[in-house]
Amino acid sequence: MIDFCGLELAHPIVNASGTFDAIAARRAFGDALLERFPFAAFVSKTVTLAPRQGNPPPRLWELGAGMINSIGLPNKGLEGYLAHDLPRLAALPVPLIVNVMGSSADDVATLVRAFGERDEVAALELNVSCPNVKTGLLMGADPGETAALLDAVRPHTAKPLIVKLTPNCTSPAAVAAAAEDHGADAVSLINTVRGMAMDPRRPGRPWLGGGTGGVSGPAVRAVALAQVREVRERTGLPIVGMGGVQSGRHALDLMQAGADLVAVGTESFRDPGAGARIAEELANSGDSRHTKEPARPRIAQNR
Ligand code: RRO
Repeated sequence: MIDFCGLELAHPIVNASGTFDAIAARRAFGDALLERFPFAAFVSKTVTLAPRQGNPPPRLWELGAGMINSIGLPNKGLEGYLAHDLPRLAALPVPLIVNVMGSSADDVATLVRAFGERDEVAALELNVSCPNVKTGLLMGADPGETAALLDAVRPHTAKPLIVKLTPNCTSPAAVAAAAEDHGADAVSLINTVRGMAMDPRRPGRPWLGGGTGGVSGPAVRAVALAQVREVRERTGLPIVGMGGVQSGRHALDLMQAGADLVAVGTESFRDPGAGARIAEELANSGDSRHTKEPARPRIAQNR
């Protein structure tokens, strides 16, 4: 068993938020999904206070080494989630981490308070890093804004708060340090890297309905590795590392760069069982707890 912020996990592989629909997978695979659930904890798709339709289509563009998404966080909103999704996700055989996002610190505080009161919820992930909304929601690009958000939400729950960092800013490590100083329990990174694709039939026009989107998959693996290393050098917080992981070797690389857990995202689209396979490959590659770089104290001159 692994201890992550007080959660007991069977192995270090979880899903990246929004990349595995456990409710649809249960419908498709039945109880077999529960018997061999691919992840050690389940991270939900982002929930907002009010329901959202998401971005206009097309929402996906396939790349040679991954994809670009412009989903725009469609979801049922807090009330819809509590009524419809939470009971189903609570039936999963692993701890539930709910990912939340808001257009203001007050919205996020309301979400954190609501989920913080629910026994079904083990931890919260604060999504301050979605690349697919136009204004207001990207609080994670600036250390000061991240600090202010944590000041507003931290008093509302004792449950672990994981801050999901964006790679689309000057210094994710500075944002991680601010999150640590203002009460975060962990950070997760990377969210997707902003990118775009041109419409092959309409010269000069973007393909995605949202214009730009977020790049994920093998294309961003090297970015993730570098940023996890940088964040590890600046904070002592536990890290959930992710970005283009397709194998146990890739997971081990992220752990050796400083991640405590590793999330699998885009790979689950072509193999819904990828999480279990990667966990097994990781276990067979040697005891990662002994090969991972130890957390180092923060170095003052780096701040
Ligand atoms: O829904 C999305 O478009 C989305 C989100 Br919330 C996110 O955090 N990252 C991403 O690549 N897409």
